[in-house]
Amino acid sequence: MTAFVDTARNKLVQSAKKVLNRNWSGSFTKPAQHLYPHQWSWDAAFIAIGYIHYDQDKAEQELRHLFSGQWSNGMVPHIVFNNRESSDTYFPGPDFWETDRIPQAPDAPLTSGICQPPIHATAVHHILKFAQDFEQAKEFASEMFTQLQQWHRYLYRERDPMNEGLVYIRHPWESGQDNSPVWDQVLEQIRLNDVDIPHYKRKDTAWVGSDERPTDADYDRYIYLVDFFKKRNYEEKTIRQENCPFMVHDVLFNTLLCRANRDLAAIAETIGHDPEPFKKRAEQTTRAINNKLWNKVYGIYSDFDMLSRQLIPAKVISGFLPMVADIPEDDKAKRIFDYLNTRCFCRVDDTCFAAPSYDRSEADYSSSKYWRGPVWLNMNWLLCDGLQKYGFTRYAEKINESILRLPATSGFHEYYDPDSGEGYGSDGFSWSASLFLDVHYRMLNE
Ligand code: 9WN
Repeated sequence: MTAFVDTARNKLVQSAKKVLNRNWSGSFTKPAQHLYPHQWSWDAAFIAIGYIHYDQDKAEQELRHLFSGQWSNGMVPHIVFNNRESSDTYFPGPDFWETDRIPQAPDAPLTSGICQPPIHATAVHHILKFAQDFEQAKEFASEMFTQLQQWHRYLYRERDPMNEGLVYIRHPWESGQDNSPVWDQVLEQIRLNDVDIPHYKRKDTAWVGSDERPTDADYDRYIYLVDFFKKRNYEEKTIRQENCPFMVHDVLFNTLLCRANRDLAAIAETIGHDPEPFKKRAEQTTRAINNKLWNKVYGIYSDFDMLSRQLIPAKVISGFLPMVADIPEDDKAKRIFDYLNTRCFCRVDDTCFAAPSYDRSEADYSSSKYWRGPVWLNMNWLLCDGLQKYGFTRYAEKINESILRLPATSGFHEYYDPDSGEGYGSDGFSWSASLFLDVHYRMLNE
């Protein structure tokens, strides 16, 4: 059935497509014009998820281009650089990462030396599900299958040395939630003298107010960590053995890996391969997340700091997200929902748009500061998917409506005030446009 769409919505659909067109580089879609002029890993997946409803070739191209930057050890880098010339609006660019001297990194395109949440098999599965040309999508999935397997193998081999079923991240950027309160405690432990910090100049605050971005102290640590990896030639074992000061079992990263394993199993079934190895991995990671990352005090999942060997007590939206990979048992899901559905986040009957990224009752909550409070559409898109799986339908509908209403209120921003809907960060932000389009087209064809 096709639902009726009013003129205002139709206009917004056109605007969303314009955002993606404007951000199209010729071979991939930038997250935003100036602030993010290269290709980012999990952005590419969220962008493909929107494209598939109206431009299958672009959806496939987005992921193909990202994987052209895959390292020979299987790592999918968090940035695939546009080229040296156009990198001057972003720091750190390829000259700082120096991955061109690393044998496992491709000669071209140039890339960063860390990764981001593994949501790519989920995007390929989404392409299979919504493709206009299913045969073409099957061919594409077959083409991606080996690269996706290598990516997951890299994570379990290099980032899970104890074979626990949990992989670690070693930089806040790897989580995709750069200045989340989850990192505060861990970053505070990294005590730096001036001589430890390479000389650098931030460029992000030329495009977005510093009150909406990470602090300079955060940036010093981000850059220190990159330098730490670079000095060790991005060799995982050396990074680990020489006391990497940031090693965390992140809830969202592991949840998305678990979900990606389930999606890889579904892809395998569709293209005639054995799904069992991926199902097994998903089960192993499910068990590990439940055993190690469930925070029974808060009734959500929490990250685990591998250095202090403790759960990190931060009440953030990612704690709800294991629902997206069918991880919590029903009683846990009920506790998660009961917390989400309070004023600390957003009650289903209140006028707030969707779930903020951080508990509003915390003293350092901010409705405009990046990952420390505002609503992000990608996180809510994931949350909505998880809520639907567990039958929390009314809340899921509220989120879908907000994904449509927030851009109508203030455009395709990077993040939004949960109550007023005011947009912050970059405007013309690609995944806000693509996820809006995904929700729009799915509702239209329901
Ligand atoms: C660092 C591109 C990326 C997103 C991240 C978001 C932000 C980068 C930055 O932008 O991070 O990777 O420079 O701030 O936090 O989730 O992928 O949109």
